[in-house]
Amino acid sequence: MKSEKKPRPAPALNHSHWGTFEPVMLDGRVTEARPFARDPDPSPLLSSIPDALHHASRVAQPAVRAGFLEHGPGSTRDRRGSDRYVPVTWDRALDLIADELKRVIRDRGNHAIYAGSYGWASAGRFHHARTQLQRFLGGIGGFTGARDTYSNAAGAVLVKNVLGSLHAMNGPGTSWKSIADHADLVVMFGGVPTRNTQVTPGGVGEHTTRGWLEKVKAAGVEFCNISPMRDDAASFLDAEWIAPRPHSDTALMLALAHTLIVEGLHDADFLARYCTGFNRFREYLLGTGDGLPKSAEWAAGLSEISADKIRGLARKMAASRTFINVNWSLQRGDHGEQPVWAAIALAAVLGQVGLPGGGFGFGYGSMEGLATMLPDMPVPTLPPGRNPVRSFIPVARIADLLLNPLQPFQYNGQDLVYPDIDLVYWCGGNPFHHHQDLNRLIRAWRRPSTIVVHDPWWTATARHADIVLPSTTTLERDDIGASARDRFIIAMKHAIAPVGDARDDFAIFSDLADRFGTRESFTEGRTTIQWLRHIYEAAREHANRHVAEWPAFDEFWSRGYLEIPEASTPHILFEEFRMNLDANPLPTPSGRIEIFSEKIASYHYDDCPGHPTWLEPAEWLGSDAARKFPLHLLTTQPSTRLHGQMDMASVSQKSKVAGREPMRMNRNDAAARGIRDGDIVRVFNDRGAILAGAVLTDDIRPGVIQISTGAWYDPLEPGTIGTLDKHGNPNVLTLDKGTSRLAQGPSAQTTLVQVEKFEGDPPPISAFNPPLL
Ligand SMILES: Nc1nc2c(c(=O)[nH]1)N[C@H]1C(S)=C(S)[C@@H](COP(=O)(O)OP(=O)(O)OC[C@H]3O[C@@H](n4cnc5c(=O)[nH]c(N)nc54)[C@H](O)[C@@H]3O)O[C@H]1N2
Ligand SMILES: Nc1nc2c(c(=O)[nH]1)N[C@H]1C(S)=C(S)[C@@H](COP(=O)(O)OP(=O)(O)OC[C@H]3O[C@@H](n4cnc5c(=O)[nH]c(N)nc54)[C@H](O)[C@@H]3O)O[C@H]1N2
Ligand SMILES: [Mo]
Repeated sequence: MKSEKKPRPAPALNHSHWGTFEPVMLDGRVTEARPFARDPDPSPLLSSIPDALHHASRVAQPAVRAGFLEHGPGSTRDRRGSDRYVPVTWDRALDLIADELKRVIRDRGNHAIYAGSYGWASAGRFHHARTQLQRFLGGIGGFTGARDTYSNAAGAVLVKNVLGSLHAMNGPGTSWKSIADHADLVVMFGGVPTRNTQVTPGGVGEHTTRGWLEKVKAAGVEFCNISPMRDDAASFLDAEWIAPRPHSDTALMLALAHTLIVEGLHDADFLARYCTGFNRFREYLLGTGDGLPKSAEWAAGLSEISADKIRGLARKMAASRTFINVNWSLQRGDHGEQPVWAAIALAAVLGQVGLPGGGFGFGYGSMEGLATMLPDMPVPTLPPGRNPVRSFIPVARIADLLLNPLQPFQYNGQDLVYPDIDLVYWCGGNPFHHHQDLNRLIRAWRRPSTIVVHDPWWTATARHADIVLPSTTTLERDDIGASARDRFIIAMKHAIAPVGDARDDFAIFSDLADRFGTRESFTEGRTTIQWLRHIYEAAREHANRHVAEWPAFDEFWSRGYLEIPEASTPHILFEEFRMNLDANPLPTPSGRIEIFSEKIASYHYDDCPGHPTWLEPAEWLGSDAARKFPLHLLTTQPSTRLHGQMDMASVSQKSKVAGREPMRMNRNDAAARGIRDGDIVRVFNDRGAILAGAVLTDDIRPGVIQISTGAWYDPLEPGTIGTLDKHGNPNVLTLDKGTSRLAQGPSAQTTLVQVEKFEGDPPPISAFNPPLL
């Protein structure tokens, strides 16, 4: 008799910002993270998951800094970073935190708690660490929060003003399909590095960017990569490489627009109908007011790209259906609003905005899912709750906040004051990874009386906290995985019991809420699985039945995932606006694209005037500082991990050079310094010094070096301001300055350094050893 075919059990899936996977188990441990069968281009980062999960750097139990435990809150703050930790019970740790929260609320008020808690934490919509923290604190009177992101604050605030919404910055943008079908030329400022499209916040079920690039190439589209790094464009694109000085892009874009205008190649009808303020911008380009035409010759002096090349590119763009992409990296620099605004203005001058395959987009090489055939679908989310406290900071002003209590600052037209913070609570982020000028951050970090951190690992931030609580990872809990940039919804099932004494953030805050009598309002009476059902069903209610029929929760949970079909038509940014301006104005004051913004001009910010403007950055190869520090340091996203996450694991570890984070440098720059491939080097400026491992290449422009973010900060003398970082965290070197008074975004890419060969015995790496208990 023929044996009956048994239905294969649905795989128990899990999800990460870099991909869906199936954990493979052996003896109670995860030994492999097998890529999701539906993912056409899974990320190699999956193979780091088992290592990281079981690594010795996991926080095993609640721990309190010895000085804090012995002498109380506010004491021995300069021992943060060098102190021992004392393991304590969960009850003891939670009592200490509750007592401190109560003291600060009573004596100072809730605004004295900073819980902006920026960070990517993990995929999974329910155990979203920051939301859990903020729901809990909202329920006990609130906290000072944070606005915007490190990713694209300057661009986001700018486009909200001049395009009326975030849509153009965060997607969905004009889809790759529209570009493949209609474009002749893609001009990429910062390329489209597929290392970055490994990830998107909330997670990726399906990696599509490489596949789309192949399709666009196969359709005969030409690519131009305007970037200090050749390999920002995949080699199969055969892109023309134009390598300007970092931060000179605004000048280049202005000169492209200038060329189009003086040669009569601009689209006067589009500019008159769909834009406001073109004449003011035109006068600036022609130099009517300042006597300085923003010509190709002018930009050649700033960018070191020849005037002929700039003019040639302008003509080619005008003769083609041209799509302009600008990666987010360009706006993470001093005056980062400008390349974004200049690109919008340049695209408007070309007049192809709203047409298939034309116009502009942002971040196509910054993350997965910005230009895919994304269907209209809701995403299950944990409601954030209400924060009764109104004070906030632009997220990247954390060190300013702690160093300058009660001092005024400006943001997007508002005059604000930094509150006086006494307690910092971080859950799901790593400021000692993400913030600039870490020596300055260490100084700022000594100000509050108490710092509480939840993290699964002993990150540098955990090691600079007073109370550290071990959180679980996604493999130790059930959750729902989903992202606004992906069409898969994943039933995330725990694979192992919590490592050590780790607990879910939800469980931790539930028990803390007990100490305030708010458990009921915090949990709303639901257990984890009841919450998963609740947020899934809430999204399902909003699902468009014409797009997909969502099964009920139980069926979704047993099937393992839900796939929503691709959109049937490609998206074209501002298509409706272009087709019918009167019916579909932009939500800007003028209803149009604001090449000049009366609103921004009315703020009288000299660091962000009323139209796209060339403003010299605080540091770049054209500045005086370059005599002392002649190399522009770009701190790009790591191909080998997500930010600081999984730096201890296989993929990242294999990439290290002599145990240090790789530093890529042009061969000629290296030869001039007697540096060879594999040497340990010292990278330094007036803000600090780090060790790194030299990797020599021709793929990077002379005068520029690249160090990825994310090597765990590893100070030679822990807790000491200005000490050498042995491992290569580039944020020791970066500039901590708001992009402008408009957005106050981070200026991480605005950094000059010098590099020399490191002589002497290299100190051992100790970042991944748990601190002394
Ligand atoms: N120089 C320079 N600096 C930069 C950038 C740059 O380009 N140059 N880029 C910036 C950008 S764009 C960003 S987005 C930031 C990223 O900065 P972060 O998002 O702060 O970096 P991550 O390492 O992802 O930090 C997340 C932390 O959450 C922890 N975590 C994971 N899951 C959980 C959980 O369930 N609960 C809790 N409590 N914790 C959890 C992880 O272990 C990790 O330590 O960095 C910024 N910094
Ligand atoms: N594997 C991996 N992928 C990631 C992340 C990660 O940690 N790991 N992090 C994610 C996050 S949070 C974010 S916000 C995005 C960020 O995405 P991006 O901001 O786009 O990333 P970067 O790697 O900083 O920069 C992309 C490229 O821009 C170029 N570039 C830098 N400065 C300039 C400039 O002045 N002019 C020009 N023309 N080009 C320049 C650099 O050569 C660089 O390779 O990446 C995401 N993707
Ligand atoms: Mo980011």
